[in-house]
Amino acid sequence: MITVHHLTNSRSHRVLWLLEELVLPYQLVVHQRDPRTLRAPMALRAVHPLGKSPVIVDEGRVIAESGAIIDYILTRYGEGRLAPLAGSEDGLRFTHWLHHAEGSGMPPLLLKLIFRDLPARVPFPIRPVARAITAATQRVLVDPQLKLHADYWEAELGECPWFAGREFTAADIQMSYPLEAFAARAGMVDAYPNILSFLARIRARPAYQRAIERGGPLTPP
Ligand SMILES: N[C@@H](CCC(=O)N[C@@H](CS)C(=O)NCC(=O)O)C(=O)O
Repeated sequence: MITVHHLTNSRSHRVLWLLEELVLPYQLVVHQRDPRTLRAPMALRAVHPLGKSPVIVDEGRVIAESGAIIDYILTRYGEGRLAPLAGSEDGLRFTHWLHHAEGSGMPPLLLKLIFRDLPARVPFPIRPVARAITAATQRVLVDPQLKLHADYWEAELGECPWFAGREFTAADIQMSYPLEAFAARAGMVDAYPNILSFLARIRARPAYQRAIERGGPLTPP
């Protein structure tokens, strides 16, 4: 049986959600984030050298990186579900979004988190300077990149209801975290009706909710 090392309130919700969609049994090991630093506990480094989540263990194999985990689960246990036919037009879109989520979607969202929270973490006397620098960096560098990506997602979701085409697939599961994080941290989601509709549709799925019940709430910082 697959063991999922799940960090609370994190990307690994996607793996639980995928397993729930496929109705596959899994063993859950929950790791709590440090409430102050938000970092994963050191125990995760005993599972994988990077100590990040998600990580799964299956038949003695340790697999990290959410896109690779989704690919592994679909290939091994999917039986053709939640993925378009390989090589079809939708299949090409599917591969694109599976990689895009972490390769292109998350970096500007991570920068937003860092620059937004940095002033509160530096010594008090230099906080005003840190605040001025990080505000300018967000305005000039980060926010335009967030808008660029969100415009792209919005336009794609205007063409098709789901990222890889007319059917819901695991690409939507993989893209869910960038969109959840965008809604939580960019302060501009209200201008994006297709993204809001996507988020409402995924949150309404019973398997998404079962993953929340097992792994805890998802409210990206
Ligand atoms: N690209 C990796 C990112 C993994 C990652 O950064 N996970 C975060 C959870 S959202 C984490 O473990 N953070 C805690 C830490 O770095 O200490 C993936 O998609 O699996």
